[in-house]
Amino acid sequence: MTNNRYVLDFVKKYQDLFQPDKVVWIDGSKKQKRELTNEGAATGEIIKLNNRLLPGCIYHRTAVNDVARVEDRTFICSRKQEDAGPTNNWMEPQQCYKMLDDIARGSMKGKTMYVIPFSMGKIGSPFAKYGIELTDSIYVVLNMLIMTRVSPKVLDKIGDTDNFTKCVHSKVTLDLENRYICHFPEDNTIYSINSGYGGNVLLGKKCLALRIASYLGRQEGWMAEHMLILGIEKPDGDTKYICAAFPSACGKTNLAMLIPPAVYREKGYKVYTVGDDIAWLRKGKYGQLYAVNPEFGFFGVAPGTNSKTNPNALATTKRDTIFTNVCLNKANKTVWWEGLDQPAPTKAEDWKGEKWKPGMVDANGKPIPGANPNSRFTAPIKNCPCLSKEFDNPKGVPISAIVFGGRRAKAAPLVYEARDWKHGVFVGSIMASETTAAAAGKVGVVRRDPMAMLPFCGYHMGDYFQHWLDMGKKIKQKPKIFNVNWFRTDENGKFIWPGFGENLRVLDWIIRRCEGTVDAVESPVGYLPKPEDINLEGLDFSIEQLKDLLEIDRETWLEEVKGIAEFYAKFGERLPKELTKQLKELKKRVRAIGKETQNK
Ligand code: OXD
Ligand code: MN
Repeated sequence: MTNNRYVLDFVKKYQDLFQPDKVVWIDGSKKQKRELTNEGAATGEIIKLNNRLLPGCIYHRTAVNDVARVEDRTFICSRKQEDAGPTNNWMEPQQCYKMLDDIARGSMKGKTMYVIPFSMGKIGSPFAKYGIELTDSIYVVLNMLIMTRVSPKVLDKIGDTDNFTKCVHSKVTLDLENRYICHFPEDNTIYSINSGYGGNVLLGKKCLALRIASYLGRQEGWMAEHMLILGIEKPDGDTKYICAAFPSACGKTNLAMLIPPAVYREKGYKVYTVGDDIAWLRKGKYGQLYAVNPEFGFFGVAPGTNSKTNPNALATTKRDTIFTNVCLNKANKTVWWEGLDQPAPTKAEDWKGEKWKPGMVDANGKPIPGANPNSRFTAPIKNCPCLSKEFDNPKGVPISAIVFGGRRAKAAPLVYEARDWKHGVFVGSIMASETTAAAAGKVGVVRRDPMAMLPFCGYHMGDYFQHWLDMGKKIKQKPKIFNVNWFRTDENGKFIWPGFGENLRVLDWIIRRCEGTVDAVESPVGYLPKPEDINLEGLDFSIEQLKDLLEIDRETWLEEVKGIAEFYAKFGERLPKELTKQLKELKKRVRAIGKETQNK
């Protein structure tokens, strides 16, 4: 497919090392996809689902010990350890390559090695980055065909250069003790072994589009962020685009596919999805910030997705979708998961492949789930009923607002606006989320997750904060920066704000702030809405409740300031002075709460 010697040398090197029986180049054609699906079905790697009810859909199980990203086995192998920073695992690159080569040597004997040329971003767009993934997994090939743009045109674009990310994956034996997801940012290389789970092996996603891309973005003057992108069309026909970063389990996919409340729909508001997980941001021609979603599909969590929480996501999964580790309905070859608003199947196999019935409990009386809590759907983005028509625009969409958020029971108000870009970088850097009762361990433990990038930043996070500050100097028409919290609880631990589609009421305020058509009030943390400026029309929610959601509590925030200072201490000299200054100012303002009447 190519004469590029860098590409051919790369393929040959790993062909010699892994010793597959065959090498197959993936061309993105329907015919090849069909043949691979048939082959995967014949070997049992995948199961074809009911073609009438779920046309083109397939089912796959990963190994029982291989169902999630493995952060403790994920490494950033920069030449100098300090360049990976205190929040990443590090290994010396040459030592790491040797270790991986030794583990994976000969691992593809008797197998086929697939070569996948893929693009993150529209092929030919100024945002696009090209990669070539080598893998021994048909499941990986079929996922990459959905999540990325796979085409021989990628090879044309690479031309005779070495400007592509080398992505190496081998399942080896799926041995947990020898599972490694390693990134070599200075070599533009990713090397993943002993896993078959999406986040560890679909190397275009977290590995390339976040870890490697964040590193490239810093070198080249752009940003790779863990953000959804959505467009809000107002009744006057104007569409405003927002990027939002939330840690895992805070409802990014739900917000990206939000359905406006009835009162908004009646007025003509519409919400369009551009992306649900990753945004690449660049300065546009006129000094605005533009964003693209570099992906071509959704790799979403299935449990909890239903016709109320996210009807658009559900509709997206009705054809040409791969379901991984969900419950298999044996009676009609369809799928089910906890939280789906359809009765659980009575003749089923759980995600481990064992016979399963609703109501089954383990030896300790704990319910046995049919679907793994991290079970996934891989669905083509084009299936999404609310996909933005600008999704494929090679220039991206202009961003009016950047929104950060987390799951906080008390500290953060429903919404606040940063004073300016620098303060906004501070607001992003102090992002945190509290663990929920659903996860093992203590409830309410605060995990700091700056810009939701803690597991995804491919270099020192202190330098990453500086890059954000530097970008602010370059962008003339800076988006405004906000923080939201849908998760404040009352004295009984119940969520106060209804969330889901109603979150549009908060986004509406954000947009009006961007347009300069609504006021705000000063507070120690940033600008707050006047309670009467959040539109509660058609919602059973009182202005008093809203006031509670906007309260800034002195003691809680003094604790917060302490927590931030401890977190910042990790970064040492590489923490930008600007952020230390911002923290000092926050502390001063929080201390003054109750002493000055204007600080409400
Ligand atoms: C994801 C994640 O899978 O953030 O998107 O873990
Ligand atoms: Mn994510």
